Amino acid sequence: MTRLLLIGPPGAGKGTQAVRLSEACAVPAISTGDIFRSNVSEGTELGVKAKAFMDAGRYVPDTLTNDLVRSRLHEADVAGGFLLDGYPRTAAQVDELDDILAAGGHSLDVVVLLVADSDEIVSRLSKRALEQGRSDDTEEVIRHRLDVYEEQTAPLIDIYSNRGLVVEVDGLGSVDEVTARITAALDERGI
Ligand code: B4P
Repeated sequence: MTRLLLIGPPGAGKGTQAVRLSEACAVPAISTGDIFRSNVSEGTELGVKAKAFMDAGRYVPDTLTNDLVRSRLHEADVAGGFLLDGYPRTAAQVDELDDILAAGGHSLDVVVLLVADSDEIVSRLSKRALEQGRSDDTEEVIRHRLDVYEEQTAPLIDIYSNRGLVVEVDGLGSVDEVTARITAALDERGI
């Protein structure tokens, strides 16, 4: 039973590694970014609200994001653990997750911090823009997303470090190399 978070700047490879780790740890991966994007493409009320924030490189408001995660974490398939990709991203989201877990008598096992420098991030996301045409992958929006990450999400690393939960992993190199680093780090912690 593993409860794991993947945290890191946009384009560090959270979504890419989440798919692999979810399989390796046999827990469902929950990506708030993916859930927002599928709501946008289905044109749901949540999708319409989220799109404006995402296109501007801003975070979707905490109330919408927290409601979404709260209901997802009450579904049956996460009873044996989960991997959260891209949540929490703000201090208010950390508080929400703490409340949800405490109510179920649970706690987190590990927070994997994926790191990559901003030049690599801009290069990866610009490439993704050409391949997938994501509306939040223009250089201007990417730079803004990096600023938002530094301002709102980077401070969470201290919160989780103080709880002894953070494992920092270099996100540079091939996808396989990064996966191998993460699995080795989890092995070391007996996860
Ligand atoms: P996310 O969907 O979480 O996406 P991301 O930060 O862009 O990227 P990620 O780190 O997952 O990178 P990926 O593996 O795709 O967020 C998108 C938006 O949703 C946010 O800006 C926000 O508006 C909203 N949102 C989501 N969660 C929220 C929350 N909790 N609160 C409020 N708002 C929220 O990799 C990026 C690219 O690099 C890919 O093209 C990939 O193929 C490539 N890549 C990956 N690993 C590589 C490697 N090792 N080498 C080379 N390329 C690599």
